[in-house]
Amino acid sequence: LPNIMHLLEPRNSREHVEAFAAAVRAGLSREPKTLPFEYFYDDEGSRLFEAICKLPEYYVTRTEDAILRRHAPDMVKCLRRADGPLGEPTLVELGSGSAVKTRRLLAAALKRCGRLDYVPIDVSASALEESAGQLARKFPGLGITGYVADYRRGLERIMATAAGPRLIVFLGSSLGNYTMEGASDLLSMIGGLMGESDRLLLGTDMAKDAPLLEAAYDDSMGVTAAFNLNLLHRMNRELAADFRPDGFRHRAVYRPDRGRVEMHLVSLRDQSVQIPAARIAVRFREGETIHTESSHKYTLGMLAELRGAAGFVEESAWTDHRGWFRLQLWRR
Ligand code: AVJ
Repeated sequence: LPNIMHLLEPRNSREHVEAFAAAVRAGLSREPKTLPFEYFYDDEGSRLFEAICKLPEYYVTRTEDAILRRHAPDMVKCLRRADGPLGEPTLVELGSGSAVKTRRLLAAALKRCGRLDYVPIDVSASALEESAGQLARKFPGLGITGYVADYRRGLERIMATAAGPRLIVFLGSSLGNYTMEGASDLLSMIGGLMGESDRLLLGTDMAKDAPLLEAAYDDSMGVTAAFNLNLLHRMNRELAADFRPDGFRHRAVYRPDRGRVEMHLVSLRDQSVQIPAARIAVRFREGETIHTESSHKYTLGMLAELRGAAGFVEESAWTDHRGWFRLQLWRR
């Protein structure tokens, strides 16, 4: 049975509500207004994100999965069958979500090593519990320890215990949510915890034509809009805010100059909102936006810059035939 470790305060604890309230107070008191993307992923948000991954416009998941399907055996070659007291080979996953694509890697690694420890880290307890349960049933020979944690706390704990060699996987272009500076800090943190035999497998979505990108982040069924607007519902639920979600509209825009797609919530009128748990009232002008997410779309130059800044060396890389998505294997 999967073992689940909780390193985060429970969602309804005072600490958790206060951290969310502080982030909201900081983001909405600023000009331009922002909210941290981490707060998309409550249970409802994680569910909506899984629905996004299946949308016809959202090519990201499908494209990455096709690369994994084809090259997974090559990607796990750094893992070896345990032949001593050193412990099992370990696959660590950052932001696993439902872990559907990870199955390609797990199947290939199990075939190669016989036994494997799988250690997913995710902030959503529900997503983690559900996917860990499914994987345990599907893959005998897989030991699973899930961490409900942020990346840093989860990784620090795991890297101090698991013996290695360890393959850390960070899929889906989740890195894209970070600014270039934030991404380089996160990669440096990961690299700092890696030993010589460890590897990082990083998935990144690449720059492409604006219409393709804007459709992927503003789908015709309105699932991405619901995902974005869920932030308002979440503030209403958890912070007793009185946002009227019909007073805001979803907007996605590709900014090639900034190397990213931005998602915003646009206020449809002049309005003010009370957020009691954050002890603020916020005024919005008509047309004013909350910047809720950036998804960076990388060029090879941007990737080389990140790799250099974080002190990694590239061992291999794989892409699809259109060059839309790239998976790269890095070592220290
Ligand atoms: C989970 C960060 C990879 O940016 O494409 C999908 C999140 N936001 N649609 C992305 C997301 C809107 C997704 N990542």
